[in-house]
Amino acid sequence: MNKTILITGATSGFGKACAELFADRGWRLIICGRRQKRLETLAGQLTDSTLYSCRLDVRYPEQVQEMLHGLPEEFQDIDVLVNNAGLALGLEPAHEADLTDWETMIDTNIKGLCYLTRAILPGMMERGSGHIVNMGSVAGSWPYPGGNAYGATKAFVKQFSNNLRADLLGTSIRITNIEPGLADTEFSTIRFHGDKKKADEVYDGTTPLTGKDIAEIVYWVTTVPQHVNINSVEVMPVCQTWAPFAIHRTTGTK
Ligand code: NDP
Ligand code: 8X3
Repeated sequence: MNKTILITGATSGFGKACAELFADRGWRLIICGRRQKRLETLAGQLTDSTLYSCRLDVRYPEQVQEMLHGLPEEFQDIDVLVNNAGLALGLEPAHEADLTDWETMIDTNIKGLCYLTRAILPGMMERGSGHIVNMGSVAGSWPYPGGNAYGATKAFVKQFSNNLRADLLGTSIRITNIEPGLADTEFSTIRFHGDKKKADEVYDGTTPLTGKDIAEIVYWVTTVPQHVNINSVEVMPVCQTWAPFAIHRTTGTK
């Protein structure tokens, strides 16, 4: 029997790579995103798979309900939910950051992920099985200048994932938080509000993670034996590690 996977943010980056990989491995797909044209292009590319695409802005709980109620019967039993839709906006220090950017990140990365989880989890409970894969980030554990609200949204995703596991003790439902580091997708172009040159500089001289790298990890965590729960996967490209603590020194004191 083919399993069904719902991927949010399937129009680009990790989500698109997941759609391609799971389609290739014979899964039934539900792909979501706001950009209708992109969804159509991806659906056109994956014609060999059983696929349902749905325009969805995860910030609106009523759209999430509409999407669920509109699912054709064969797509209704969702085995895997990949809560991938998300974004960073801006890299300014907190006192200069745009408050609407903070709101958009909170609405998408936190509230959107909650809406999807709360909508789909009851069906998994009824069927007694399922797996929710959340897209966290290294930014949820490791602070960096300008990471302020973005990193905090991913810290929420990390702790929410752990708390879901606590709630689901005694069920067969699995929860995983994927925590990628530097990855070359449209992420930085979005972060810098469309400034492609600035975005390209982020990856200059590096070999970053790719969407496919992350899709392979999502596939792995969802296909380990049913009694195994991969709680979290923190993954960086080899070219990335941590910095030492930053220390501000005043000069000429001694
Ligand atoms: P991309 O910008 O390439 O993809 C982001 C996806 O999220 C798009 O498909 C976009 O679709 C979707 N999205 C954004 N806002 C909404 C919304 N309101 N409703 C529905 N879909 C939305 O970036 P990535 O693939 O890199 O990002 C995917 C996830 O991975 C994000 O959660 C990000 O925070 C996380 N991440 C990224 C890292 C990186 O360095 N690239 C590292 C660690 C984590 P559309 O615009 O069509 O709605
Ligand atoms: C994306 C990784 O380091 O740009 O979540 O925040 S980082």
